[in-house]
Amino acid sequence: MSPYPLRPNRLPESLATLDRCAVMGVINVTPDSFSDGGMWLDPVRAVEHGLSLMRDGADLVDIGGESTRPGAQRISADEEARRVLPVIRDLAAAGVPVSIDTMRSDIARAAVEAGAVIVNDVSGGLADPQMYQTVAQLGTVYIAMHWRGYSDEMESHTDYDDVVIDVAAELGVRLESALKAGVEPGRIVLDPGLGFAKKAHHNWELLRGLDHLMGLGYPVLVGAARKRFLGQVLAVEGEPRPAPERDHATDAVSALAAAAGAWCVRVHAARGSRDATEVAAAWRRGE
Ligand code: PMM
Repeated sequence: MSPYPLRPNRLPESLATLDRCAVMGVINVTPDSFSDGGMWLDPVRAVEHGLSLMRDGADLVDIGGESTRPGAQRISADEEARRVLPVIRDLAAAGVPVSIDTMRSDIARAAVEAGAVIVNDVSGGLADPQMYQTVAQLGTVYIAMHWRGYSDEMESHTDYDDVVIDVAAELGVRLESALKAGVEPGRIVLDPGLGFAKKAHHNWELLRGLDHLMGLGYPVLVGAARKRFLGQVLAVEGEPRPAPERDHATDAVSALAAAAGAWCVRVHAARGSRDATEVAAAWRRGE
């Protein structure tokens, strides 16, 4: 086993030379995301938060303008652009590697023009038929997440024969389409999409089966942070642990995902996950 995780090509220097799992800090510039909704709608506060995530040990920051919480309604592209672009511009200007969390190719393009270096598409290209061509032209890293439908309907798409095999197979189909559209294989990252059209047990099965997804030969990102299934595993007398109190559980997932060879973990609080990925890397190296 290589001591270093498989990673995509053409990352900015600080990420390309990393010898451990990367930590992606999340900023949701939304009024309604499940764990930080409404906190970073003001661009000045969002930028300050991005810088603070970096000081806490994040290696890059993921900026999203559209909530994907179960049941969320879509917003217009104009509103999405208005939310994310000023934040991307300022953080990129400050030297922060930025990824844009969007399902829209127009937003991806505008975000890259504003300085983003990674396109993070929770729909894996299913929401916008122009996404693959756009990413191929832009030449950025592309994170393709497993997805079965928009937030207002995803909870009715949770039927799997074997979630690990089905998710890998569905991502494999996405992969083929992305490659056909000209996205370079070395720039693709796969993500099992924890919590998206998944019940709690599906998320755990996917984590346990991360090896299978990694067997497709692409870097993998794990986004478990503060998600409901972590609240459920920590429930007391049937009461799930509230979202802001799920960071230690998130850090535990970060350690285990890093040990399993994930390229990146996506988290809301950076320090604990940074420590976790440092420990996992030292463990893998055996030093
Ligand atoms: N989860 C959320 C949003 N974006 N992107 C990727 N690649 N993977 C994820 O698991 C993911 C994502 C939803 O969580 P949030 O509301 O806390 O951002």
